[in-house]
Amino acid sequence: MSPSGAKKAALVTVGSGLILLLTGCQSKNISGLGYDKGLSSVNDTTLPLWQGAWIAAGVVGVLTALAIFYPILFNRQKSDELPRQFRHNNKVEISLTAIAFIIVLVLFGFTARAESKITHVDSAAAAQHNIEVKGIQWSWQFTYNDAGTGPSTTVTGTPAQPPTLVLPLGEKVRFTLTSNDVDHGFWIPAFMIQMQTLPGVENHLQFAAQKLGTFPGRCNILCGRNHSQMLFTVKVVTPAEYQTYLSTLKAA
Ligand SMILES: [Cu+2]
Repeated sequence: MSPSGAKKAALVTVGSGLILLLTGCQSKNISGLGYDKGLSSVNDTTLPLWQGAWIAAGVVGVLTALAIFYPILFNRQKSDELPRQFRHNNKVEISLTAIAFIIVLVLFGFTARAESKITHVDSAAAAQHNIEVKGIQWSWQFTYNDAGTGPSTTVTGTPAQPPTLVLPLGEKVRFTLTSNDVDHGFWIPAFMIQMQTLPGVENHLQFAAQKLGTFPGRCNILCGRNHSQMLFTVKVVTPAEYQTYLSTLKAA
């Protein structure tokens, strides 16, 4: 193939790739890239951010690859003559700095907007349901405040018997996160939720689970020898089943 033929072929390939990429950009068609849609109120906010970040990274990646491979393929050494020598190009440097700044600004703006939405928490009195989560070396303790104040309203797991966190479908739960000993991370991967549980600090989180079923939960901060055994299961049940669960806790 002649050099201009190769150039045309490369441009057509890149062009059709970009068209394919961009025409696939209707939010319904984009894959969740490892996450499912609609599992929790947090997914609704975080998933578009996750997808958008990948698309932005893809566009920047393609342009960077073009900037690398175009000169490699088409600006090869043509003669032994030394090319024009220069130290810097102000226009290029200023525009590259400006472009990087704009990218950071856009990512920051979308992240801050999503974060303020996710971290919004009602007061304990206004919240529909309240659950306390305590990280302990090496398991979890869930206290269902809706079931009263008796000791039976607290479910404590062990590495051998990981606990189950029961949540009502479609109803917002306010979580108070603390730790008994060291830093832990309360993490429900499928819900795109994670927040630290720290000794002496109360963290708050509020969300609604939006799909019936069971989902794995983990600790995502290395907290000691048996960190990998800090597992729990999230079980999403109907609101009526949740009330039944609360009454069995009360009665126990
Ligand atoms: Cu841990």
